[in-house]
Amino acid sequence: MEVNAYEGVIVKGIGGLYYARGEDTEVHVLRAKGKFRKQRIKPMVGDHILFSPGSGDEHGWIDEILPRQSELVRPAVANIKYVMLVIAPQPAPDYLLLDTLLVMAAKQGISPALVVNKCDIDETLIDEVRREYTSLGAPILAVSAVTGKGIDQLQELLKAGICCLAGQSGVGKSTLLSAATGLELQTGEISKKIARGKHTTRHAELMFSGEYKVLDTPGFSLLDLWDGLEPINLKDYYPEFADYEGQCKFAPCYHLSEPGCAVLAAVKEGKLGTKRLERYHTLLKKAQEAWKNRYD
Ligand SMILES: Nc1nc2c(ncn2[C@@H]2O[C@H](COP(=O)(O)OP(=O)(O)OP(=O)(O)O)[C@@H](O)[C@H]2O)c(=O)[nH]1
Ligand SMILES: [Mg+2]
Ligand SMILES: [Zn+2]
Repeated sequence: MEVNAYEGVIVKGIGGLYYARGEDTEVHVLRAKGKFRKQRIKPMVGDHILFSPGSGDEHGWIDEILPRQSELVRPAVANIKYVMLVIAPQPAPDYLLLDTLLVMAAKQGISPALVVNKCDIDETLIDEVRREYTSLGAPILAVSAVTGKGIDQLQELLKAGICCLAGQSGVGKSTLLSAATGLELQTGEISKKIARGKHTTRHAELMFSGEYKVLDTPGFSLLDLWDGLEPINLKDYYPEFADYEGQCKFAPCYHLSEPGCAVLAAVKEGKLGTKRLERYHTLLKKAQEAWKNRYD
């Protein structure tokens, strides 16, 4: 380790160059030392690092990557604290996508928060979401980027660490992030005005604003969600099932239609959401399909 190592966070990585924000708040251009390649470690956006700054036009070097709290694979981002899953009355909520994203977050050890945006258009969606998702134990916020409702609560969550927002296109992720952090992000209306191609490549880039460290990525890629996921393990990514684990008659239990299943009983008693369980069964089928075809 260098004697005068700087500490910083990688904010962007392009073509083997890494941009790190040092404690001095300056952005330094760095390369990874060869030892990382030998160890098969690729620096990621969000990584806490020790580095030796370059001088003049010379880039510096990443000396150490500090232990990661979490790792998101695609986009590759380390140390995400919260993923805010945004839904809105418009476009109509895609709950299957929401549940898929929740599985994804749980699988990668990232805490979710549910953010119901555009409460100015419809005040009732939040009730529906609370009904189905309170047993999850995740924060649930009712917000509006237009009226400013709930933005202070969103800001509180954002202060906890690196955050990203995921969800359908048009639910207001960029608008919300702008409202909460003051960053100027590309939103639906602006992108229409400058008529950019829809598929502009976007690298995951960590942005700083005051205390906030946020990513405005297109969200998770769900491409390899099912890779290596044994169907019997899917239930482990449903935090609300945990209370009933070990109480089913059969073990292991898929909570599908087994007699004496404690989860099915809890749903019947109204302690767990019916629709959430139905969607779990849909995802279970997908997982079983993918598992069957895993060597194709
Ligand atoms: N009425 C209302 N409209 C909103 C609100 N938040 C965002 N919008 C509008 O919703 C549209 C989409 O917002 P964006 O922030 O671009 O949505 P996004 O989720 O970032 O979409 P992608 O970047 O395509 O994934 C814009 O026209 C916003 O002005 C809100 O709270 N209320
Ligand atoms: Mg956006
Ligand atoms: Zn069961």
